[in-house]
Amino acid sequence: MPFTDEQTEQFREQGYLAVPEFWTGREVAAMRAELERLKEAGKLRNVATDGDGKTHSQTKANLQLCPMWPHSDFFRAMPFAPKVAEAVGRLIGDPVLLHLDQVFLKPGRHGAGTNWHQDNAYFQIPDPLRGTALWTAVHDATVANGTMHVIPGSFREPYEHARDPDSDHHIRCFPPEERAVAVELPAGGALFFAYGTAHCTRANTTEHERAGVALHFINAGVHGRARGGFEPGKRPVLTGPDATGGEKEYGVRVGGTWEREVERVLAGSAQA
Ligand SMILES: O=C(O)CCC(=O)C(=O)O
Repeated sequence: MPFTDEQTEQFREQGYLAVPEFWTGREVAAMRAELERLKEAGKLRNVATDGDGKTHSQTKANLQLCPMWPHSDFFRAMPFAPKVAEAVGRLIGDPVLLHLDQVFLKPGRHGAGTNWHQDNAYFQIPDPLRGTALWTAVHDATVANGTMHVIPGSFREPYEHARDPDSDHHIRCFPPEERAVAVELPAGGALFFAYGTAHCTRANTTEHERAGVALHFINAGVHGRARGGFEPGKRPVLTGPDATGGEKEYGVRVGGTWEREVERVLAGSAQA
């Protein structure tokens, strides 16, 4: 799926790009089945707190798993889907590395939002357009169920961040919310947003759960300068001369397995 010049321009000027049809229906069905398995296996953790950053909430849930790859061959393969490397390379420049992979799941009725933040407040790369998230709507993502909101152009304005009292480990900022745009997406849609783009999600007020899978990618040239405990040098290289399809970093070849993984997960969920 090569992006048009308008799409890459949108990312560079506004710091985000919404692609309503990025994943196929089969890919989305497999994502849901695999998330169900991870949920049942107790792998997702509630990071929501009752406004003190410490006491886990009994009434709100912001369920997360980060990283996902050690728990799921399927999600380990997802960043190696050829359309992902192609899209991300076009936006942030090759060669690209997978920096982080995680899921945010809000159960119906008591799913909590993730407060405003810029990913670059964590990572602090010099050019905030050289890293991007690919956030996938695993379910239709609407304002009512807590879709993503972004502040266009905010990658040019680093905001001050402080501990987020609604989470046990996040930080948050207070951007000019009057400029916020809600990005609604059908299931299978993707939102790419630069490391500097301020974003948040709100509570899920519907009956049904809403999940988003966020893969973060960074240009190899700035990776060594990113902050945080993300195993510098050990993150999978996806494109360029050092890419080994994950063999070097994971010890097994992951590149080229995405379609097989989709079918494997769907076959397993049909049997269950
Ligand atoms: O999906 C969510 O609730 C939050 C996603 C998010 O903040 C992120 O991907 O950085």
